[in-house]
Amino acid sequence: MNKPHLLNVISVPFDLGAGLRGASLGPEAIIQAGLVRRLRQIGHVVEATATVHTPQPPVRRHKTPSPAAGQPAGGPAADPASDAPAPADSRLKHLDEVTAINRELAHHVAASAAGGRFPLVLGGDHSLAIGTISGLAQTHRRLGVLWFDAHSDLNTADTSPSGNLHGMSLSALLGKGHERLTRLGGAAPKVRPEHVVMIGLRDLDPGEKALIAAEGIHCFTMHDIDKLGMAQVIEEAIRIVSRDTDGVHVSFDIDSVDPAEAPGTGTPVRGGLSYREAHLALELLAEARIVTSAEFVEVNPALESDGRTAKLAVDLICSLLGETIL
Ligand code: HAR
Ligand code: MN
Ligand code: MN
Ligand code: MN
Repeated sequence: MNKPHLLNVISVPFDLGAGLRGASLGPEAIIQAGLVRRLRQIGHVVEATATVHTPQPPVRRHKTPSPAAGQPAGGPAADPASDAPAPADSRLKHLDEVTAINRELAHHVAASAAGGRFPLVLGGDHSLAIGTISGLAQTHRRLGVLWFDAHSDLNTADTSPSGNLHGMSLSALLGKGHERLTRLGGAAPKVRPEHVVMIGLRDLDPGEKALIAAEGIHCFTMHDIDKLGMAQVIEEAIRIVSRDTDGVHVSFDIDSVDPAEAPGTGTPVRGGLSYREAHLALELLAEARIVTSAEFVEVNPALESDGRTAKLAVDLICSLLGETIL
């Protein structure tokens, strides 16, 4: 292995950015699956583990049963009996909570990165990328981002079919969308479109496709991966994210992996990365020694009984952080 990292593991048990509850159980499941021991075996120094706490959802005036894990999180629209006026931002579900947790997360990540540590964020849903990357942007003015995902998370309130903020995190980081998200933890934009590479895409909404075309965002869809092979995709991706950047962040949505391998996630889409493709991608990134931070999100242990998606997350984190066969 090359030189050990000083790692800060930052757990964020938060799921109000997603349409289903349960991703808040992800960090604990990943830790319980042996993450810290494995990282130490590789030779890393796991310096501190912190948990960023979740603000509670506000009590609603019209009583709605609080959804159980794995059930729709609901918003105002989930209560047809209620005739209460919809709040101003009903197309941005749980905006207050998402803003609050991400502000907190950005502080943790900024402190870790400023201290020369490798921040490793465990989610939680993918709305947390707003806090992670806003925190990183305070020390990395030209951050490269590798976004592994079945989805592009490039919606705004105007284009989102769901109102779920985990589908709007990357657009917010590019400076598109609600001000409370785009200006969280610093001026917009946090990343430039030419420094972003998306890998594993296979389920996009029309407004997201339009934004990709307008901004010229580099995308390797599943179609591209099938044609080129993952090794070539990663070689090109590395070239793009290291061009004129001062750090590289890996934002890994576990739903980039095929549901056969990663069933414990809220919005599975068939036709995803095999374990071997995901492992190879992360291993090649480890070899390239360019990655300065990472987050692993959307593991939802409530949607499976055997914990295999959390175990997969541990394996993939270790691939990225330099675990080798020999
Ligand atoms: N594009 C859809 C939406 O905006 C679904 C996106 C959500 N899923 C995620 N994010 N896990 O990657 O609602
Ligand atoms: Mn995502
Ligand atoms: Mn996704
Ligand atoms: Mn390998």
